[in-house]
Amino acid sequence: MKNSTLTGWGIFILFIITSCAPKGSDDKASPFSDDVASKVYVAPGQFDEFYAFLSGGFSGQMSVYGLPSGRLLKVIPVFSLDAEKGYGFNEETKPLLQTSYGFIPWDDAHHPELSQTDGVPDGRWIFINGNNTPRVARIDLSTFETVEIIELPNSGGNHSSPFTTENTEYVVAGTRFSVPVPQKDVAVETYKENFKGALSFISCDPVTGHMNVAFQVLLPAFNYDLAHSGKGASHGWTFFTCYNTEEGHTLLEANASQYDKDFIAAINWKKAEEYVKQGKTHDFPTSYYHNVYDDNSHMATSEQIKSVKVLIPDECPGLVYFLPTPKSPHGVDVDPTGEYIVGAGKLSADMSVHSFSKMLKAIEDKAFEKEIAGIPVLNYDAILAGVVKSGGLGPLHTEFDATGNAFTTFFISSEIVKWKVGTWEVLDRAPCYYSVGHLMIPGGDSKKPFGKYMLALNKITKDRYLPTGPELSQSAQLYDISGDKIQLLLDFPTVGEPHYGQGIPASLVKPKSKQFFNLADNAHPHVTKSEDQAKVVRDGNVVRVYMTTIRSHFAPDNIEGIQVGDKVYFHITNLEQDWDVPHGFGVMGATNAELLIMPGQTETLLWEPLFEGVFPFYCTDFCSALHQEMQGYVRVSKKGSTVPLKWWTGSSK
Ligand code: RUQ
Ligand code: CUA
Repeated sequence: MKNSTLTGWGIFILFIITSCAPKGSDDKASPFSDDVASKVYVAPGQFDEFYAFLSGGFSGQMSVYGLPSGRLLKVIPVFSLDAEKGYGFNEETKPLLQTSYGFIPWDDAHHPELSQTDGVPDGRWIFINGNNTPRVARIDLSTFETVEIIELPNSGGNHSSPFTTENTEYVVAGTRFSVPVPQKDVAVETYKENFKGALSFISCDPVTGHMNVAFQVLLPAFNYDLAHSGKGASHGWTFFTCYNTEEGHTLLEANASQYDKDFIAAINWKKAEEYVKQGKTHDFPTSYYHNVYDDNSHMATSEQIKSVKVLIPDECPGLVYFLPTPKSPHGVDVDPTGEYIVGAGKLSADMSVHSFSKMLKAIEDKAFEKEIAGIPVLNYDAILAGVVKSGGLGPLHTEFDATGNAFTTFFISSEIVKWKVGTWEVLDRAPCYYSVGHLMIPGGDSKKPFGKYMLALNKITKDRYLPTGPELSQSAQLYDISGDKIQLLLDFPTVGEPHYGQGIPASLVKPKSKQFFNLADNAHPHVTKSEDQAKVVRDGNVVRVYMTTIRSHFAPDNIEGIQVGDKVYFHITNLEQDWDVPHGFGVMGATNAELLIMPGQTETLLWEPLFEGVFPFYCTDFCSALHQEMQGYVRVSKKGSTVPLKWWTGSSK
């Protein structure tokens, strides 16, 4: 019935995509001055100046690059299985992927966000969201491993996540899709009465980093798209964009594009803390998982949590305000001073910037346009700081440099526009190849941007690389932003789809990088700390192999007395105490993956032999000149066989 409006916007956008190629896009071998190559050249043996962390999108992972070289340093498995590292396959990491829906080996990860101290990235942890089965993960930057995943109750599509507050007091998350809260079987047509949008404030322990859903705020059934927390002047507030304030539940491309303005929801989380203290929360029954990996036991454990504290804005005056923002805003970004809140209305040409101090004044003056579910809608003109007449189309995201400039991506016109914060004057623009989504400037969403480089994270690659069949490489582009003019330096392919990214000087991370785990501290319940303690223990049909590895053998490397139908747990401890000596472990016919065991670590592979025979196992990581000799055999006999359980290395015992 409303198909005509749908095609209205659809055709408009298609038209723009096909007709507004960026200026200069046809001279794609652009006239680089020859010093461009030297700007990205990191000589063999030299280090990059910055770490860049890019989301893997639908790969569910996060990847680590060096900048300016664009060299890929590591793929960190987060929400998806990674056979290369045994992540999600070994017994130790399986609990990290536990959810209230069971074991979920995949997610869609969009926004990496570094922990901050006093509004500046501190290099301790990096967080990333899982969209599909709402989760937030924490990665420890001393090990570059996922160490915690918390599921979010009352959410559907955890997109506006995980943005931190100034001292990582909270990592925030908002539901993209509103859902019935608590979940129940209702008609979709009852959307307006039964659906709600929950925003979550996940507290983060300042020492351990451990996360906890401190409270949620229950808002109308809009779509909560992105967020950023205040800083400096606006510390204590978090801003969430919303679209679909029309509360449509079908054909959103038309139905969620009716109103001239949607909102940014401004949450006063300091006020929320007072309400929590005063006991204004409601305990909602729910179920969600909290999974934590421990570096001493080298194991993750899961805990199921059954209720969550919820604040209802109607009962908590001063907790939430809506800031009217043109046309389905996507990104919301706060400038380094904390005064300006940039909402990018993706269907608008101009960008309105709100003023935090005017917002406070409007609240004081009660300059309200109306109320929605007890939430005041502030007067648009009363809070407006200025409008950026960009000339671009489809603004999405903004980051800042250290000298008062802002850079905004425009998806439809495929470019980044540089403008002056405060005067709103457009200073420069640079084409992107093609259709840029997020951008990243190291520290560019913090109080003290490190600046220097800017990365465009593009949605479409088309003709930029050698073709690789129907699926083309994903792509980032690096720009120099140290001068007046934006200068394109480098294209490099990325793993999965990069949404957001974070960058930090290597000097803030590198000194803390762990080289190996101390064997003496290994508290794994099945650790084997020396070869002479290696053993094989049978308990019914469960067989536990306590195995060690050291260059270049396993102990034991010959095992007999295993039977078809056994569950064989290989608990393997890497005895090495030196950097860069992992050992791997693969056993023929195992239905999972290898183990990749770091020095001092214990990892476990479950193998359920199906057939009688003698099966080899071996080290998968080329660890020494005698790596190929690093192998062994397991003899499997029929169920109930009288072959005794025996194991040895060297001479048979
Ligand atoms: S998104 S292109 Cu962050 Cu998933 Cu904006
Ligand atoms: Cu150990 Cu190869």
